[in-house]
Amino acid sequence: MRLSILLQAAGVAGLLSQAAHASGLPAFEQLDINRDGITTEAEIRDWIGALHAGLDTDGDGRLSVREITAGGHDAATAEAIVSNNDLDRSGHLSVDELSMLLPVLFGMADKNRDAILERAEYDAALSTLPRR
Ligand SMILES: [Ca+2]
Ligand SMILES: [Ca+2]
Ligand SMILES: [Ca+2]
Repeated sequence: MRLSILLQAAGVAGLLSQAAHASGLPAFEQLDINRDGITTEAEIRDWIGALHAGLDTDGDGRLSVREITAGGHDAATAEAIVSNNDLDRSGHLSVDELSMLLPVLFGMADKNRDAILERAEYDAALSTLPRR
């Protein structure tokens, strides 16, 4: 069970990492929405919401494999991301499905368990993610 959670987390982390790289923006600044130099889980949740909205080109509130592919992922990766995270087997990812593993990912990155990601923690977490 724990292994499958980690595999799912890896899939979501890959999506987020690729999105961060594809955007060409420094990921930490992108996540630190209120520019206070730290990143909270709520900020990342907002960012995932924005990511989801940005990829949801037909505006139906869910991501299809095609929409994820159009966002710059190859088809196999997109299908894996959807199938690994599509809890209700709808064939699409809702924003809830996309963000459900955030607490797990955040907990993995927040090494000192203060519910805040500082730049060093974030950079350390990003460096463990797959890159293009
Ligand atoms: Ca912040
Ligand atoms: Ca859609
Ligand atoms: Ca921390």
